Amino acid sequence: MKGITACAIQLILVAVFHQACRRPQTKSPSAQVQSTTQAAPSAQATDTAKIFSGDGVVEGVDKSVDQIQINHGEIKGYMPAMSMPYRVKDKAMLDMVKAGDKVSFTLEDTAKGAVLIEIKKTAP
Ligand SMILES: [Cu+2]
Repeated sequence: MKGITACAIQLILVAVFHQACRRPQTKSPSAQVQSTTQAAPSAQATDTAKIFSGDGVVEGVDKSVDQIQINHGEIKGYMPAMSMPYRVKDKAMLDMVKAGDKVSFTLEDTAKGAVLIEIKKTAP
């Protein structure tokens, strides 16, 4: 009887080990599919992370510091709606808009903060 019991325990152990071995194997194909589909969007995000565009209203132009004050809407992925001054990449941009202008703009997130690289009136 002892021999049979030992045999039965061995069979149970073998069965448990087989299950333990099979679980990772059956799960891994679906896990690989999930990881590849999740990797694609994050790779795209890093490529476009430095340039942002938004819309707003010019509240003032300060040529002494080369800044344009813009009350802007949410800039998705960068900052919420607010009024703030932006430095310009090119001083010529300071003459392109004035207080009260509705504008659309493009900015670059640099090591020194956001810099306007393009601004244009959206309404006369
Ligand atoms: Cu802002």
